[in-house]
Amino acid sequence: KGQQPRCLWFTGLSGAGKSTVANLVEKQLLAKGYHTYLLDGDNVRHGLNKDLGFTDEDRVENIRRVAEVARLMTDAGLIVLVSFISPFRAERRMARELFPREQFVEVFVDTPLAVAERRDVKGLYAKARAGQIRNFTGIDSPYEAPEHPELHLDGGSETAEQMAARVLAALQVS
Ligand code: GGZ
Repeated sequence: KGQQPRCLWFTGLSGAGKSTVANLVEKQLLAKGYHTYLLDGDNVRHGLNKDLGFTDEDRVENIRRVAEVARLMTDAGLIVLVSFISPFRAERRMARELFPREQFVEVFVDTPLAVAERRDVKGLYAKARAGQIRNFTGIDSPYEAPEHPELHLDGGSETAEQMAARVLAALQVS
């Protein structure tokens, strides 16, 4: 299938729904015959980036490496889905600049902190509030919201399925 390589860059808080949406999008792309790869904390932070934690410095390096890997993968023709908090504007800009303009799609999964914290699927917000986890995004580490994302999803009111449908529509894949 003659596919256009893409980097779909999902950004948002912990528990915003980035990986849920990215997984749904990937499943639908695969069903249509596209070649994809999903980069997320599960397959990157345990391997390539296992030397990195959650200080500002380590997050910057985490995102730098992920962006470079994503670029290698688009060079190989893949549609790459990247799902990291990626809290800093400067690093997201750096990632964007690695790709031809039409290939990079920044997807802001905009779930308010209060909503992510109320869901607290992994119990991490409770631990961060209790001081058991330091440098937690949204609690004692900043999240800089995108100003001009290609796609702005409202994780507080849209379902994951609705958000995935919007991503697919934006990709204009058939
Ligand atoms: C934020 C943390 C932290 C701290 C562990 N701050 O909900 P999750 O569990 O699955 O997603 C979060 C993930 C964030 O890693 P990223 O590589 O995406 O972050 S960044 O882009 O900022 O480098 C959370 C878990 O790791 N986690 N400690 N202190 N999230």
